[in-house]
Amino acid sequence: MKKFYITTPLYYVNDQPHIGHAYTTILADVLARYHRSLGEDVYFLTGTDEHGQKIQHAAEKRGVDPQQHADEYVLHFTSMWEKLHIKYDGFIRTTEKRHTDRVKDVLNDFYERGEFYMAEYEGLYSVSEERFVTEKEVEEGGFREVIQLKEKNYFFKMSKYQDALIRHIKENPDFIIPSSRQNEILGFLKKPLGDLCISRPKSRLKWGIELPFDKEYVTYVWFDALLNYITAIEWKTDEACFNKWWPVDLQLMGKDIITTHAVYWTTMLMALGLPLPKSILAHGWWLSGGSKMSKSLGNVVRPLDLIDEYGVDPVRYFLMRDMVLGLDSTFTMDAFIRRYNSDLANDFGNLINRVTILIKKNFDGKIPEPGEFNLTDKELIDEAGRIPAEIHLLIDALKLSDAIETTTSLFRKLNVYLEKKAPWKAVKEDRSPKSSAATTMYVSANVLLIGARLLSPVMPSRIKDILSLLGSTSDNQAGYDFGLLTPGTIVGESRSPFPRIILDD
Ligand code: ME8
Repeated sequence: MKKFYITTPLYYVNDQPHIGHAYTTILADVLARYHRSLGEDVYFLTGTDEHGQKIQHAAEKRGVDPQQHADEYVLHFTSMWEKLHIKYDGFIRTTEKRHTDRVKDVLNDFYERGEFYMAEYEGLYSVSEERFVTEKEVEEGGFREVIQLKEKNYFFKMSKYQDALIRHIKENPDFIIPSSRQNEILGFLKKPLGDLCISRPKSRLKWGIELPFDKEYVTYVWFDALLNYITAIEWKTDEACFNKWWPVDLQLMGKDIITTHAVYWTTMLMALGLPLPKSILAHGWWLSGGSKMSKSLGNVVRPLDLIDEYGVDPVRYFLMRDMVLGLDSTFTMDAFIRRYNSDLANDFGNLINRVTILIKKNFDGKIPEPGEFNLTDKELIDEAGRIPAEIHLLIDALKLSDAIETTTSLFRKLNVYLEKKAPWKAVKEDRSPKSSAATTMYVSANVLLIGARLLSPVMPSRIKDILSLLGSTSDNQAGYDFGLLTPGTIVGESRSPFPRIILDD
């Protein structure tokens, strides 16, 4: 059986999740559901990043101990994922023993094998990014709270892997997606790569994994957190499990943390002698009011407000449909409502109502027996037959927005077909089996079923209701063949799955 291991970043528990975090996690969930629907063995991992300065500060601000803070804040994430219908297979917290023990093993191993050295470093340090930055980076902007710092620390000999990393990126075009990010990383690697400072003196930061070989220091939060992708799948503790899942198939993240993954993480794996991830995908940012939606900027949209008002699935749909792979996207309520009304209420929702009501009223609520297909019927049937393969290719290429648009275009074609065949008129003449109206309703219900199934990973809960409304039972759950709804299948009564949102000016 083919396996598919997919990860999200581990989110900092310094604040509650917003639409940006929800986006990456929903994307992973949609892809995981999609791969499961193909019969693959899927492991979907997410979790929380609980050490480091950000968490220490957040805990200090609340006047609680960092562990207590993390224990409370992790619940905001797990409950949010539950509300968003995220079906993960693994959740890892970096304060768990199964993680910290393995991080200490790596630290000891690197120390003994001479991958680390100690040196005094003086330079500019970004408090918000928790790393030393160059003058050029500061000039280019984007860093807050930059201070001059002189400190003795441990360094990982990252620079010695520079050539191997460049070679790997060039030889594996799917390693960093999209290609714009690959070019960005190759550009970054044109300059000599420095070594990575992996420790923080306890005098400055207490909240982290203590270095097993020097009690005066804790581990740099990124060196700790990145290792979750292997500690969660039992690296060193269950060989069969680890070998089953590693190397990871797809690591998702926003473009803000592509360097830490493509450079730090990758060189750490090289030093560990482990195979590299097959693909790492960096998506764009959700913007709000013209800038990146971010906890520290305070311009965030909270998913809960939207879920409470419009339901989970429309939120999932909007986020997946409106962000084009690799590009930024602006979140506005106006865009959300426009998208909802046009795609879900008009195209999809009306279609469901039309088809089920016509069948209910004219064919005793059962899929009628079709007669001969004419050219118009055949055109639509052919189109519906082609679309699943087209969508599979788009999803494999991670073009989720295009895949969704292709499904919506099938619904639009079905609406055009209905207008052309006007079954509401035809039934007045003849509503017997094999009549023109019967054929139209048979074709429509079956095409609708194919489109709905294709949207199931995106809107699992409402699609489940819609499938049962169409009389789709467990025996015909799988597959996208035309004609799975056989004559006689009982169709339910639609209760407008996507009522139109009326805006009061
Ligand atoms: O960086 N638009 O955690 P984090 C889109 N702990 N995605 C966004 C977003 C936005 N405006 N804001 C956040 C960390 N994200 C580290 C990761 S991994 C071992 C450690 C998403 O809580 C996006 O996936 O700051 C981004 O990369 C991630 O949240 C950053 O989450």
